[in-house]
Amino acid sequence: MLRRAPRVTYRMAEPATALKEAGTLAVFGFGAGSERVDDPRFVRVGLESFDAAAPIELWQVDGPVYCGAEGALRWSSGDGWLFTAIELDEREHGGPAATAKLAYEQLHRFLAGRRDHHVLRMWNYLGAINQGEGDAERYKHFCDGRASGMGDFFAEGFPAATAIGHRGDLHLLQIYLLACDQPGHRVENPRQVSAWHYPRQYGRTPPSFARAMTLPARDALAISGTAAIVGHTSTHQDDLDAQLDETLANLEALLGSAGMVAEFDTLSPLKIYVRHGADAARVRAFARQRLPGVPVLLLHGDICRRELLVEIDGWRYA
Ligand code: 3EB
Repeated sequence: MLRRAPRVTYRMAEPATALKEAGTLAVFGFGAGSERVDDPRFVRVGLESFDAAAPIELWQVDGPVYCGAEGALRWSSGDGWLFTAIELDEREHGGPAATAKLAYEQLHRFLAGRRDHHVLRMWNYLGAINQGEGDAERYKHFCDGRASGMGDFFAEGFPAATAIGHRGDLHLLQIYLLACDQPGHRVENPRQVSAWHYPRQYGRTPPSFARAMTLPARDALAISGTAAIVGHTSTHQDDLDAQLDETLANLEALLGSAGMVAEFDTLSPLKIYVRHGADAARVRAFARQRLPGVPVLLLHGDICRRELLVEIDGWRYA
């Protein structure tokens, strides 16, 4: 039996209430206004929502869920699915590269001993992602550490991923993932060079992610952070509307390449990461017009290339 995809939803609710529901694998709060909840399944993401009252995000599976913690790492599992999160303070580990390396080593070590080790989707949030020039930029250090920490764990192919700069505690690295006891199917975007083939100008260590991942039962597509990149080049510098159009064209191409109808719907939640708070209203207007009825969470975050103003990721259910 192929595993049914977890249901990912946004909801106006208390985390504690959602955590009590049967099948809750993970719950996410957003920003400083979110409460802190002492449960291995809860993550307080360091990104502010542009909504006055931020919703929570829920991941839910069929059947009972077990959870635990091992040092800085916590996990939950149910119905063949695995959620794992790790949060580290860079001050304790010596900067963004060493911290990313340690985080990926710990994740790698934890997963290697489990049946549900097929990592399908990862999220990475670090502070001040664009600080530093050229090769010294913090994102480049993160990419170095991530690659050395993962070692050959993704030798058969990278998971889908997001890497965004948060504006919270500068030193906080937050990583979480969804894995399964069955493999997914990687999807690339015909309009874009695969990230691991990016040329040297974007950094010593190319980013290690797939553009999207079809879940085992082919009932959902996990979509990586997607921006206005064509080939390997950032397009439409300083033009928010054109970047949004190009990003949507990339998302539609990705859906096509996954064999899905190139359209989002009311069951397919997206996140839009917006660099400048002043752009949020325009981005929301774009979402209302071009993604009608789609659950959209607008978050304040920095895209890993400084010329990019906006990035979109999320889910498409079949
Ligand atoms: C891009 O397409 C934009 O480093 O994990 C998107 C998704 C991006 C994931 C990552 C980076 C990452 O290259 C940046």
